[in-house]
Amino acid sequence: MGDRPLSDEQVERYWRDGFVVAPGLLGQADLDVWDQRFEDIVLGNVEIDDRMLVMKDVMVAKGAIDPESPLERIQKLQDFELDPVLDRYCQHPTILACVERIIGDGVMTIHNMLINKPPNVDGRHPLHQDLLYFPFRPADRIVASWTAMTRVTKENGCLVVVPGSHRGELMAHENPDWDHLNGGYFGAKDLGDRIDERLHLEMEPGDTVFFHPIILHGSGRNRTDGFRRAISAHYANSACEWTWTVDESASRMYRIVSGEGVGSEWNGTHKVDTEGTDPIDFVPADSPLEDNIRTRRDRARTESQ
Ligand SMILES: O=C(O)CCC(=O)C(=O)O
Repeated sequence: MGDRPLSDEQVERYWRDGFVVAPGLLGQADLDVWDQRFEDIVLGNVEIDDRMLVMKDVMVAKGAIDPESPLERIQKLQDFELDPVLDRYCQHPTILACVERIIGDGVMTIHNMLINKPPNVDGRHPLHQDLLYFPFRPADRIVASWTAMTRVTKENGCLVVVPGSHRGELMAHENPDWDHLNGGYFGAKDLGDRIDERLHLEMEPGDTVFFHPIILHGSGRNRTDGFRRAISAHYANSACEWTWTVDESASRMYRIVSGEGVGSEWNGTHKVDTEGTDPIDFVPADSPLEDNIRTRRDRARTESQ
């Protein structure tokens, strides 16, 4: 497919369904480089920046299983923008061209991760909306890209989406009553029958899905004896405004990757007033995310006195 961005028909489908799959968007050569880097990081063959989060699967962390290989212990790498190899995904010209077709020119990265779903872990991700995690608005100017690094199937826990659910509102989320739920995973509350509308996105390596931050999505358990891996980033148009009532952006890097100011950190409009969104209203009570937001809010209030 080369550097050709999404077709008009694909962009229309994105707005209709809240997601669109671009088959064969990236080549195996790119995937191999990221796969190797993942393994080098997890096996301790390379130095990494302190900011990168290397997260164990919850079943390993809690001692429910004890696999020998570190590759079977790690669930994801996150915040890898300072890693020169993995960051190439966030700045990939083909991905950026597609992203700009959806959210317009002038783009910043707001989140990234490489998700490793090893065999023998639960690894399910309940249906949720990513907007929960982002202070930027409008939501239509935010998009995720998610690229399959291995074949992803219903059997190994592919992504699932509820088509059309991007036209709803941000919902309150909760901690589902599951035995093993990875840190930072929450499920949208009061889903009712919507769970039955979910669609499994089976994809080949290099296929990439772009999805809206309000779409309900998640992923299933890996029931195979192989790994399921994917690499993903979130982007927002640099003209987005910060609308959380928590005015503290230092804990994450929001970096302009296309348009004016490329290479610099986002320094746009903060709209922190009573009209803003209070993120506490949407996160589960007693979750680490709630603690984190409260701490950030308290710090911001102390600093502004
Ligand atoms: O890759 C997965 O298993 C789930 C990813 C996901 O839900 C997300 O990126 O928000």
